[in-house]
Amino acid sequence: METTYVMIKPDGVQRGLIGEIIGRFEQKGLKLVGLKSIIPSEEIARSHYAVHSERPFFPGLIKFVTSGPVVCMAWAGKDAINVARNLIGPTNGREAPPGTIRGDYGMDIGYNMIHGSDAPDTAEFELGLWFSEGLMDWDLTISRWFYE
Ligand code: DAT
Ligand code: MG
Repeated sequence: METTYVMIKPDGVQRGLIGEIIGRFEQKGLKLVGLKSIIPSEEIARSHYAVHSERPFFPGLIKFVTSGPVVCMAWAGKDAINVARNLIGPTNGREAPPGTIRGDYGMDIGYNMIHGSDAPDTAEFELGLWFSEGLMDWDLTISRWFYE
């Protein structure tokens, strides 16, 4: 079992896609072990996107992600990191296949509505960053109908 960090960014919140996006992760069979909505500080946004700090789009990305509420989530399940990335789709919505969140709703690379951790080490870092209070340990009783 893995846990991944997923975040609906300010464009997804503004566009009223919170319910739609959370529903996709629920229906897939992932277990919600962390959920909250906050307006990110510049400090947390800069840490989260530190790997991109030298890229030309970095200042705009930080301004965007701190511009309003985001929805922070932790989803757990088998191969949760890749499962979530597959639900989300490629970075640019214009190239993302239909059926993915970005493919169904996105038209641009910057306004792509959602973030998902890309590897076990980044998931661990991002979960610690956004959920320093810890995650919920609970039994999703319907899980037995998702895994043989
Ligand atoms: P992903 O979110 O698919 O993991 P990433 O880690 O390469 O993509 O980039 C992080 C975010 O930065 C991405 O969701 C949107 C923004 N971004 C990436 N490349 C960009 C570009 N060329 N122009 C503008 N924004 C970009
Ligand atoms: Mg990334």
